[in-house]
Amino acid sequence: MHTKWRERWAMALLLTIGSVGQAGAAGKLMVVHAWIRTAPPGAMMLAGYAVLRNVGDAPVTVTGAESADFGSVSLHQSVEENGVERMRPLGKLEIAPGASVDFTPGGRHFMLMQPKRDLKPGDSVKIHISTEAGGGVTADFPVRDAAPVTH
Ligand SMILES: [Cu+2]
Repeated sequence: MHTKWRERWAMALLLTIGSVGQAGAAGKLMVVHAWIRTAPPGAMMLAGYAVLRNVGDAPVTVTGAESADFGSVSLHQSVEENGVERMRPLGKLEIAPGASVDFTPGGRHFMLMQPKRDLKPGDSVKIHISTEAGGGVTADFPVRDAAPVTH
């Protein structure tokens, strides 16, 4: 019910404003502190982290991500069950105006599958994050051995 309403609302915005994500009551996604953890050569799976911040004045719903450097990118959440760390798909992620959502080791992450080139520290990967209203945002994710210092 909620999702349907949101779809209609997004469509109405598209029709009236013409360009959602640019101006008016629109969500605006900002990606900060992005990075990808260095993986051993030949690794088929890497993890990316960032903080997604909604700097707009309407909710933003993140629906997925993609990158030309990977076969697939998905949004995951790590959960600990009986001492074992598991991952599950995050699904749609709504971010309220002014709110931030952290993707950090042990929590949410971008699951990066099937790298199409060798990635070493200092390399950078572009990841496009899609939003329900369309558009989305592309951010640079530098490859690093450890999280960037964020203060
Ligand atoms: Cu994962």
